[in-house]
Amino acid sequence: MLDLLIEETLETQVTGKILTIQRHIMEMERQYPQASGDFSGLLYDICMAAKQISYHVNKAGLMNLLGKEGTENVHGEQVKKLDIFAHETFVKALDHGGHLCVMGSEEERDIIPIPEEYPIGKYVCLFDPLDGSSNIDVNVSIGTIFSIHKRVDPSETGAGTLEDCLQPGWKQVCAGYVIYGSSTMIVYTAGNGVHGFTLDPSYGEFILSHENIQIPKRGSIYSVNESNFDYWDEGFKNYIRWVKKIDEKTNRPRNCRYIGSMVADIHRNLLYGGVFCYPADLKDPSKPSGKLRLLYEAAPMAFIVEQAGGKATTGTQRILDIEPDGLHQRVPVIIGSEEDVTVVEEFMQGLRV
Ligand code: P6P
Repeated sequence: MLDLLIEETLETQVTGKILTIQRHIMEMERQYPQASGDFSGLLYDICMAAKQISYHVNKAGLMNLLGKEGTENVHGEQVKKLDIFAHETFVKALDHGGHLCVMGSEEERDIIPIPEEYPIGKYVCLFDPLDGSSNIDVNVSIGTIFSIHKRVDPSETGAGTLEDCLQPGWKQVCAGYVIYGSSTMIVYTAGNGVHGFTLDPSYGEFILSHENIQIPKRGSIYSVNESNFDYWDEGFKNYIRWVKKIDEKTNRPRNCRYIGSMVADIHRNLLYGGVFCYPADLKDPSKPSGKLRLLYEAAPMAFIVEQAGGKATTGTQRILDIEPDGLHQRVPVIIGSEEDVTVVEEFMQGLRV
């Protein structure tokens, strides 16, 4: 049996069928002879964090057997809320590699400096360590979202600053998400297309499974939380009325699919086509620009979707053009298939009623 297994493994390596994310990153790096390997090292660290988070997310259902949050589990470990665990895992995986000068996380109010005992690098990483974590208890897919910039002044060698974090999305050098679903996948772009890698738990490697993802120009799905209908402005309400009307010529009514986990909703639309909307609403006066965050949710997702041939806007402005004014700034998000996003924009700008 073992001989058969070894033979199979050799066969796949010989035929080259299996491309790990590490080899993919190295092959991408070879396109840049001047590359220092710094960027590749940062991506390896992110993959490591993703594997650790995946293991604990998949085990979360057993946590009740292994100990309640805030208690010690059977291994004598402190049981933590998974989003705190994910945050700490990401920070610990990235803070000592010498690739970053500063980090920003949804879980931390302020920027996260690199501990003084570790070397300072030239990149910035902003992340939502576990988006949609309220869905964990019901086994719904959740995700990690990350965005990578170069520091503003490449000649600077000291600690990174808030200014290094507050850069517009078009300056990202890389963006990606990890989706913890029926399988764990990393989907990322470094500006040369969008590629998906599925974790093979049998040997703990992310394997290329979705090369050069292209989002369909139009889809039959719209993703939105319709319970907010009465809080929306008239333009977006008109879009929702339009998308639900019967009209076979324009493929309506469209299908409403909403998981309530941004990574899962956008991942599905990336592969099938469609539009995800989280517009501004009057539901919470403290969130006049909607719920989703610019730096570590909207901007990385916008980079990915645009690289896949889609579109990402607030309804009036390209998301990647927004000049950030705060680490946790919120923005309206209309993102997905180019033609579908354009229709939503036309309604939101009053060009259609
Ligand atoms: P609502 C999850 O809490 C999240 O941040 C995103 O992942 C998701 O798209 C959105 O909020 C869902 O928000 O208001 O529809 O529950």
